[in-house]
Amino acid sequence: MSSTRRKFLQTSVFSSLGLFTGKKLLAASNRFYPTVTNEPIVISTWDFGKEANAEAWTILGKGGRALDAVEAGVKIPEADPKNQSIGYGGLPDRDGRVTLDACIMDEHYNCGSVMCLEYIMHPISVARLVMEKTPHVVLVGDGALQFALANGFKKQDLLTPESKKAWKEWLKTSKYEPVINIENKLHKSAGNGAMPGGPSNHDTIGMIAMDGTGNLSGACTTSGMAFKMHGRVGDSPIIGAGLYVDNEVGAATSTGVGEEVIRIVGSHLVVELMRQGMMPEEACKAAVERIISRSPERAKTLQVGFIALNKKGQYGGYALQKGFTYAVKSGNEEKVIPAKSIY
Ligand code: SD4
Repeated sequence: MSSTRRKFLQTSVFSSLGLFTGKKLLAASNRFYPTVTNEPIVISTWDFGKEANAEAWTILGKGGRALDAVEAGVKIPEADPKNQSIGYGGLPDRDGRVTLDACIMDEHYNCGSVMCLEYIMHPISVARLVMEKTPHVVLVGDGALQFALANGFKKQDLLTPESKKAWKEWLKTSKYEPVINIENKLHKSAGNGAMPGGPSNHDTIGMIAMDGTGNLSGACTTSGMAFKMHGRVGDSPIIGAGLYVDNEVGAATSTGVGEEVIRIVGSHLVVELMRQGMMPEEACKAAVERIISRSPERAKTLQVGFIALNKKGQYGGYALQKGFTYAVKSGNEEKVIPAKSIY
């Protein structure tokens, strides 16, 4: 019997058992994750993670390093002017400035981050240079820009006409109102410059990967909450909040309203829960529940999603609200998965 068919049968059997065992379903189904392998694998947030994963796979599939794969992968949405949540074409802050946040972490606990970086299309590559060429972990604002320019990055205007138009539209009301799952809505409407469902305010790609040697790395990059106050930084470039990689255990990354993720140091929490024995999906769910327990009222109105990968190549995701998706690519599968959610 093919392994896909075997997995399907296992899942079906346990799903049916779940009808009778109620709460035990989660525990049972957790033992049967789709992939149990030491083969390379990459997962990333939202539907647009699929194209990014494909790029990462050009490196992973050839036996390349996870760190190179995640950097190359997230550069795809960073350079895409139609993706209004990341890099070039990202929605600006309330002053009309596109400020980018990114971080990267490798299998040796090395990490680098840039926050509030303007004019540079690939903040993830600047974050990697911070990691590799400086004794520091984080560079912000002008200092990050200066460092990027000194290392050959080109200064360019990242505000596209579409994003400028959206900002002008937002200025009419200047309302901060989280739009749940805005990342997918923006992606699906990309190309016409329309602002689906009103102003957006949060977006990101988080990507984590394991390479053929079993090493893990991760990258996270975003233009952050749209129309934010100038200087606002979310969880995405904060090691432990938006991304964490522990090569002994696994890796996790997040998307959604960064303020809530920072409060619980979300990605680190997910990794620590996996260290204690939880499966990736279970750990992501527990982190989401932690957000609810810390911010019970706010949690109902906003979106946060986590994805996680462990050292066996098992993965999972969980979100506060319906509509969060994540993309997976390995030698056996390539798909976009709708994450389970609390609400
Ligand atoms: C932030 N977490 O700046 C990012 C935005 C995001 O889906 O992930 N949106 O808060």
